[in-house]
Amino acid sequence: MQALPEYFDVTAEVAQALATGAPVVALESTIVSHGMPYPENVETALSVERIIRDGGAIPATIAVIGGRVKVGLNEDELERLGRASDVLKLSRADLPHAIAAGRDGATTVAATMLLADGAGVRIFATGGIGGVHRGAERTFDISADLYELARTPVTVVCAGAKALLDIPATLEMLETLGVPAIVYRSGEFPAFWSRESGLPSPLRFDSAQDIARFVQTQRTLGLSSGTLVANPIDSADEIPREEMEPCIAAAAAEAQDAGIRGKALTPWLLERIDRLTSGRSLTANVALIKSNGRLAAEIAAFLSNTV
Ligand code: PSU
Ligand code: MN
Repeated sequence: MQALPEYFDVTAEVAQALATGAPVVALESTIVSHGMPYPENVETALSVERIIRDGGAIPATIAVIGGRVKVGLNEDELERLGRASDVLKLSRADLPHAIAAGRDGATTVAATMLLADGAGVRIFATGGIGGVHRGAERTFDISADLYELARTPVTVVCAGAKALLDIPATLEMLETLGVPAIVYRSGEFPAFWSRESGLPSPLRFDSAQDIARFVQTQRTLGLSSGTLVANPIDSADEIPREEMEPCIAAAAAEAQDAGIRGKALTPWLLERIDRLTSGRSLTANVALIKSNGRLAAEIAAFLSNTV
């Protein structure tokens, strides 16, 4: 591997795993700082790390702390990101500023993919990806996550796209950008809190090994795009689509009236939906990210056997 820039801090544990080809799973930090309230955010981050370890892989949570790119965070650093209110939300475009100005920043799916790839981590677990927002034909609000998936060879394990997005348009964009969208053990693309979206799975695989084989083949073909793996939330944890829809519609309408735009929109909607569902959406969010950590560790283990 090429030497990393001076401002990268890869923990000894992650560095050793990468050097020996042991499985590593990257985790994002925007879900900690902007996606969930304290203390559930830090508790969830720690338990996902534990689940990844139990699955035989090393977790590498990624963030920028004091201008340094951290690949692997300790508990104090997670706590710092989880409590502070002045943590920047970093996508691809924001990284140079956070590093140059010595700031704290949490990485979105896009920035986490970029930095994971830089450090040599190929698998990444999160909750949901950003996508095409409802009304994007007017606002042009399409997450940089989709463009990152098009150009960075990291496999992102998520629970689909949040139903607050325009899911059909998000799937169309993924297809246009050449990003494979695999659904694990379901014929339907999942909608984050719900198992169903009404849209068929572009690709379906029923084992982590088959997903690892796909990713390995994509690599040997020389394709430099990422892969999206959508792991539907367990039935026991889901909130059915019909129940979520009125909350999503209400939150989206309020956001529009309040003029919430840009980076602030996704965190604002998540918080509002959490309140409108009396915390049920947060409980589902915690359950699905744990399940994604488990599947990502399994895929990483198969992949590390192939290299
Ligand atoms: N899914 C969640 N919580 C989150 C996010 C996704 O359950 O906080 C974050 C991810 O970091 C994702 C980002 O990359 O929202 C997308 O933001 P935007 O729509 O502004 O690109
Ligand atoms: Mn946006």
